[in-house]
Amino acid sequence: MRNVTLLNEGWCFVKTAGSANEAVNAGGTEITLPHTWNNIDGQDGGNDYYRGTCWYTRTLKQSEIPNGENVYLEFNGAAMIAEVYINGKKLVSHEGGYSTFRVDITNELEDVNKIVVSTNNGDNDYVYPQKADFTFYGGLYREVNLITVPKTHFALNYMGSPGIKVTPIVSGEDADVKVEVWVTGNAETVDITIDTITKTVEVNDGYAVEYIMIKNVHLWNGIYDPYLYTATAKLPDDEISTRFGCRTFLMDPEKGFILNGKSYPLRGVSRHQDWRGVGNALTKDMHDEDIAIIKEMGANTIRLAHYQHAQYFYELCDKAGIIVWAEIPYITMHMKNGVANTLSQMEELVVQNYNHPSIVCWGLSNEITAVSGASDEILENHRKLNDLCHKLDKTRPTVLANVFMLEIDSPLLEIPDINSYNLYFGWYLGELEQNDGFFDQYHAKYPNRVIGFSEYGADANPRFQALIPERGDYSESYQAVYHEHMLKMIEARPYLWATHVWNMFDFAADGRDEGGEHGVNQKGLVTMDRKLKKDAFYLYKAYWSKEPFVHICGRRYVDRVEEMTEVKVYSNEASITLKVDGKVFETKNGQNIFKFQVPISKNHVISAESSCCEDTISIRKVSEQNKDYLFSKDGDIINWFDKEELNKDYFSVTDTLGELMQHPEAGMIVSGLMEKASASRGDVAESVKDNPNLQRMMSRMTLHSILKQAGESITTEQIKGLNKMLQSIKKS
Ligand code: GCB
Repeated sequence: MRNVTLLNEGWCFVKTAGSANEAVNAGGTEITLPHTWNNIDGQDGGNDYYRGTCWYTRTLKQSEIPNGENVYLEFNGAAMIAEVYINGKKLVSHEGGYSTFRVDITNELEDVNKIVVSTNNGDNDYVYPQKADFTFYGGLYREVNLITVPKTHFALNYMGSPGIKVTPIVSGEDADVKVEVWVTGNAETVDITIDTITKTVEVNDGYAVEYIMIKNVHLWNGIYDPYLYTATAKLPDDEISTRFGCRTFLMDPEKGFILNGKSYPLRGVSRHQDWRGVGNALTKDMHDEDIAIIKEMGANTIRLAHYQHAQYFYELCDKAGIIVWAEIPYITMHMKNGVANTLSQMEELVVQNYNHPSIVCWGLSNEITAVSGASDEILENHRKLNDLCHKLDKTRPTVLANVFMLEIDSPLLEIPDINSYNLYFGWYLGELEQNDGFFDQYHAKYPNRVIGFSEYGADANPRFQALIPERGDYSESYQAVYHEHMLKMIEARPYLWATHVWNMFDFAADGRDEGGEHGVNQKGLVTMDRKLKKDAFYLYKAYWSKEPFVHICGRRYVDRVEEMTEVKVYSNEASITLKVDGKVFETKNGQNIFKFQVPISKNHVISAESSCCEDTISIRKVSEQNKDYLFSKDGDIINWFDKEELNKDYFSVTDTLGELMQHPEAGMIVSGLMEKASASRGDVAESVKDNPNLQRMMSRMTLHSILKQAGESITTEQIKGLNKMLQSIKKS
């Protein structure tokens, strides 16, 4: 019989060695898998984490190996390129840090064996990802299994596949379930079972297929009823099984996502897999906690970005009824030597995850035109990926996550079955309403194309709090206001087949250094240690979850200078009563967002109550602004011009770029500064320069908001100086 033993204990980690032999002789540090060497240096900023080759060694005694004629090692995540040696002989090289692969070690075994694995997360030009906004952790960061099987067994040698493929086709009340299995060795028949039905099926050339009809099928119905069946295949001495679910779905250009014949708007989040201090080497408990937090918020879909996630997590999604977008790390920058790697990572993703009912689409790439535009090479690579997905899976569409500056009439959008866009208007650039306008325009021009919203978000450091929240201030307050707008805009556009907040959790991007933190993308609704839920988390919970709750925003905004302060409450209850210092202040009826204007003069205890729940915060009136709440280094008030008298007959930084550029003198001043601003924005800015779409968008933005994106390369003092110059030019 098959035996699967966890091989996480007893490894040694060697950071530097020139060869497998050297690694063995080096001894190293004893560790238990999962393990990464970048859990600290990959999260502290500076873009200087160790990227190179490290080694793992382990002794495997014959006595540890359960009986069996064939012996495999199974690696569930070895980043990014792995080489496996047994007793000094190299057996396998695997390229791709996120998928499962197996090594047949049967013929190499001695009484005492030395396993050596090198993992390399260094720079190269052919294995994805190489350029992206997250840390590329190195290591044996998912579990390793030792699998023993009899001579005739279900195949373990094809692309990490489980050896069983289940395709349920629902029609009417029933489901016709196609079960395929692959066998290594000599078998005449295999028994295939679903529920109480067992069929004995002939094996031809190592392959068997059978259809089993489930009458009155119990559907897998998303978060309402994620019912799972089990399919089992048996040989005389081997057995495998897989969970699967029966459902129908489609993406409609007008009605959005339809599950089992009913409208089922997909509203949810993206997830990166890393945790603070742990990197990507997660335990099952951590995966459990992630799904619990996502469920608490009421999301019904997750984009598992930007690579293949742990099998265990896809299983959690199956069980929770959460719809998944799965993808490979073909991201940001196309590499001409990377075509084969996109195809192999895609083939692994599809064959390893085919049976998960939660997965509804295969993501071909993410923002792949960001650096070079939609080149012919990119189109060609996408056609290959698209064809491969269709060949491997006839049941799921392919999808792209497009960068905002890709023109909507680009031929790239015609390759996948459906599309989505990543838009950051209201964060990196532009105004919130430009998100609305973008989709309105798209939908008007292409009413027969399916479109979704694959990323949107705003960074928030919970230390930063704002009286007047503003784009770019990194405050928890602005993130909440941003998402309030986005939720309304999404609700008004039911045709969006899926929407995914970027991101559920803060995640490490060692190249980032901003918003008061090093090495972190702070667009999460929850911090990287999973300990702090930002206000915006509760906003989504108010809209999406049925579990009654009350949350007062601004609990970290304790010191308040204003005499009349706004107390904002997020809740899914219909009526909220606010109490100030124990006395009823006001009751409001409404939906999701409740705002109270409260006069303050000293320390106050504020509580909000609904029919079932209560939340309390403490605030205090102060005379001077608490500078710790401000992102801006010099403690400058970000919207300084609000306080200045601006002569409206003359130009100022509050005019739009379009208005300024039309005036010869003002235009000259501005274009000089703009060059400086764009120089600091790197590759993306380069490729945007000649993009008419972007130029149109920028001409509608105020100069001040454009300049703020230049970050620290332009100081408040310089902006003030520029404003002074503009104030001397009369509008004609
Ligand atoms: C994007 C990328 C994602 C980044 C995100 C951001 O468009 O797809 O990987 O992390 O923007 O926060 O800038």
